[in-house]
Amino acid sequence: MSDSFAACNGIILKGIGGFYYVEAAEGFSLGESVVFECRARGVFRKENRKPLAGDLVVIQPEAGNKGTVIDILPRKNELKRPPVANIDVLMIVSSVAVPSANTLLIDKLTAFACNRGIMPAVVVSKADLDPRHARSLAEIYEKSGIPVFIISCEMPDELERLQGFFEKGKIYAFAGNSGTGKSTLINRLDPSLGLETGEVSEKLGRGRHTTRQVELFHFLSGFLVDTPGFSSFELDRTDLILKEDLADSFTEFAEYSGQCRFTGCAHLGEKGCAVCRAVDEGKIPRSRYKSYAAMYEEVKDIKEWQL
Ligand SMILES: Nc1nc2c(ncn2[C@@H]2O[C@H](COP(=O)(O)OP(=O)(O)O)[C@@H](O)[C@H]2O)c(=O)[nH]1
Ligand SMILES: [Mg+2]
Ligand SMILES: [Zn+2]
Repeated sequence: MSDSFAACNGIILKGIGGFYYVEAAEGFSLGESVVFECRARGVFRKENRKPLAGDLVVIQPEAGNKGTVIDILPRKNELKRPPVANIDVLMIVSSVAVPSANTLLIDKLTAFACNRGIMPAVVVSKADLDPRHARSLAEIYEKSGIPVFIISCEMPDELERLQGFFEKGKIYAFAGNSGTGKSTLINRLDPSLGLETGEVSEKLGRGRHTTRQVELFHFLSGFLVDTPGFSSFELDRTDLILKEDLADSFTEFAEYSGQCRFTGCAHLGEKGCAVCRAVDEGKIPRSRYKSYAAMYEEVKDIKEWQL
C-alpha cells in the first residue's frame, strides 16, 4: 500500500476508458506538473456522478504516478457538448469575411455563456479583409459590455492586449464557425500548442467516426479546452435558453428591464417597455435586440421538461 502519499488536489485534463489524467496542483511535494493516471472511486458510479475534464478533484496518489479520484469539488458549470466542467471564459471567434460574421450566432453563444455562468468574450478575426466591418462589429459588443478584440495578421498591438486578457489557472474555450481563424489565433497566442490550421485538417477532424475527445491543454498561464481538429463546440437543442431566462442572458438589458411598465414584460414591443425604448434610443444595439427577439421566437412554446 502507498499510505506514504498524502491526498492532494488536482484538475482533470482528460478522461479515457475509465482513466482520468489528473494534474496535481502546484506546490505538490513531488514537484510541479505531475500527471496521475487515476481510477474513480466506485461510489461515483452509484451516485451517478461522472468526473469530467476540467473538474477540480481530490486524489489519493499511489506509486508510479497512479491514483484514485476520491472527491469531485463543486462545479462552477458543466457542459454536455463537449463534456467539460468549470469553463471560465468562452472566446467567440467571428471573422469579418470567409466565413462572414453572423451576429445571431455570436449572440446565441454569448447568451449561452451568460446562462451557464461563463464569461463571454468576442474576437473579431481577419480584420485585415474588412477593417470597417470589423470596427462596426466590435462596437456592438463594446456597447453591450462584452470584452471584444479585433484581430488580424497585421495588428500585433491588439494581439498583445488579448494576451493580457488571459488569467492564470483559468479555463478557456474557443467557439465559432470553422475557418474563422481560431487555430491560427491560438497558435499565435501560444505557439507551444501547434494546432493544425486550414481547411483540410478541419475536414479530417470532423469525420463522422472520429471521437471528440475533450482535453485541457496548458495555454499561456491557464488552460484551453480542445477536441482534436475541432476547437469549438456547437449549440444543440438542450442548450436552448427558456424564454423566462432569455432576457437575463443579454446582460445589457438589465439596466432597463426593471423599468418596464409591466412585470414579466417580454420586451417584444409591449407598451411602456424600457428595453424597447433603449433600443430605439440607441442605448442597446439593435442587432442584439433582434437576436433576442429571434431566440425568443424559437423557444416561446418550449417548456423546461421538454428539453
Ligand atoms: N486574411 C486572414 N486570414 C486568416 C487570418 N487568420 C487565419 N486566417 C486564415 O483562415 C483560414 C482558417 O484558419 P484556421 O485557423 O484553420 O480556422 P479555424 O477553422 O477557426 O481553426 C486559414 O487559411 C488561415 O490562414 C487573418 O487574420 N487574416
Ligand atoms: Mg481549427
Ligand atoms: Zn420590456
